[in-house]
Amino acid sequence: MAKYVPSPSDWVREQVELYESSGGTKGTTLRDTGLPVVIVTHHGNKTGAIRKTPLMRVKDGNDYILVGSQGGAPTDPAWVHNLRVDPNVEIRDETVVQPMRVREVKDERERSRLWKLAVAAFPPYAEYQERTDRRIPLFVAERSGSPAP
Ligand code: F42
Repeated sequence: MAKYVPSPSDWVREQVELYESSGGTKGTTLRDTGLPVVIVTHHGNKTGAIRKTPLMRVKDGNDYILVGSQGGAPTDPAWVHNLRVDPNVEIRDETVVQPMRVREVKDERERSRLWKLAVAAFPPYAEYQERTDRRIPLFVAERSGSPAP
């Protein structure tokens, strides 16, 4: 069975621990902003390890939009590579945990619509995109019947 390997980043690992150990009742927002966060559980594409990544909650109806901003860093976060290889994830939104399947958004019109939703949910994304030359990747997570990772 795959082993859970926590994030090497202290603040991220601590948020995941508090969020999960409280059953989704504590640690559910981004530090001072008060804006909601979800926990995405996925698999490392090289190690096979279980990874847990907090991301801002951006919703489009029942779907979630996952934004690979990493604060406007020059490279995509590692979790983006993982989702490209294995799209089966589990998303915890406070107390609700659902198996979901992700797909990367390629269509420009769709991306433009979803990017607006992302910036409305978390305005700093706009500044993060300006800070980097890469196109920040977006994924849509839709409900799936497949088992959680
Ligand atoms: N990051 C975002 O990109 N978008 C957000 O909206 C966002 C919100 C957010 C809210 C709260 C919070 O606590 C953190 C938030 N973050 C957000 C940060 C996010 O949780 C990630 O920490 C960040 O995006 C960096 O992701 P990362 O996957 O690069 O994480 C690093 C720190 C990490 O865990 N690196 C591992 C390591 O050991 O160095 C590798 C992890 C990994 O998945 N390895 C793969 C494997 O096989 O196991 C190989 C990956 C590859 O490159 O092929």
